[in-house]
Amino acid sequence: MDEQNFKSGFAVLAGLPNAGKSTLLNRLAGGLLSAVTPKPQTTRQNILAICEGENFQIVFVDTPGFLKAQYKLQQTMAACVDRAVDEDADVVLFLVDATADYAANAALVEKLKTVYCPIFLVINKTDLVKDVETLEALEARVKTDLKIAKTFRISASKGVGTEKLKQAVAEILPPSPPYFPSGQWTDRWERFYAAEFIREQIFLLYQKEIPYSTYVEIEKFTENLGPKNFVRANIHVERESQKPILIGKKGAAIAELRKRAQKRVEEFLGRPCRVELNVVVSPDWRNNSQLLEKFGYIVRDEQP
Ligand SMILES: Nc1nc2c(ncn2[C@@H]2O[C@H](COP(=O)(O)OP(=O)(O)OP(=O)(O)O)[C@@H](O)[C@H]2O)c(=O)[nH]1
Ligand SMILES: [Mg+2]
Repeated sequence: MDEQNFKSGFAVLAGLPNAGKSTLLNRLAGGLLSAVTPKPQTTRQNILAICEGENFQIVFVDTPGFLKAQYKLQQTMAACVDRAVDEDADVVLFLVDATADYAANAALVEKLKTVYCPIFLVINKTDLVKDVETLEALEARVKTDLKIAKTFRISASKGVGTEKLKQAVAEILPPSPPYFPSGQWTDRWERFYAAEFIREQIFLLYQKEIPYSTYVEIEKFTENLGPKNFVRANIHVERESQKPILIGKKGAAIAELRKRAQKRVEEFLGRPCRVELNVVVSPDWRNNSQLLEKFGYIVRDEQP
């Protein structure tokens, strides 16, 4: 390692729910680190992906989609974005979905006006936009709102333009020794990811308010005991009436969920793993500070 010329720092992905932040994080990190679903508000906490090059280490930070909080869980999600953008970022990657209404970014733009680090505009989902004029107009519009250091047109899901973006991020980082030991790819334990990917499968399988009402708690995570690993997870729901929906007729829905979750967890761990699921009612947990803290969300109660 050439210590004199080494660059390292935090690149924070910020954008509206569904902009493609987690897809981009996975693409840049070259692995499946963050849950991706077609539903908004999939990501609930900041997730790091550490990306190494010969002379750089980039810490990409995936954040929850920026939104106006309506309940305490969403307050903790909004606070994650604030923390990442205000305290951590050496560069912010402002992700804008080329197919969505840009005006919906107004509150996030106000937030980004207050950051001191450079902002890269990353226009995503360009695979869905055929005419260049639309992209040019979008870029011009964003530039009337914010000082943009560089603009990239990408498709996170197809991997178009993402390598160029990574190189540009590496170049703009400050000279610094690496933040994490070489070879480390995230700051979380495997059990966190097991919970995330079970929750991802809930988002993919269930509709309406069910995905948003669930929290996945890993009750037991054992490795190397016998031929298979073992994960037992409690799925917390908010109301008694949600329990039968999650379980389904004669347990069909939860059996399907278990099957898919196990496949996903095994895919992530790269080894066989038995997954067991249990449904628990934790009344109104999304608005309960104590439960949110117990579940690992960082709660900052409003001052009276
Ligand atoms: N066509 C297309 N779809 C994309 C692209 N990037 C992401 N998507 C899709 O957009 C949806 C949302 O992607 P996510 O990565 O979960 O979005 P997010 O910004 O992390 O969303 P939240 O976690 O809710 O804030 C998924 O269905 C992705 O497959 C892209 O470049 N092109
Ligand atoms: Mg996400």
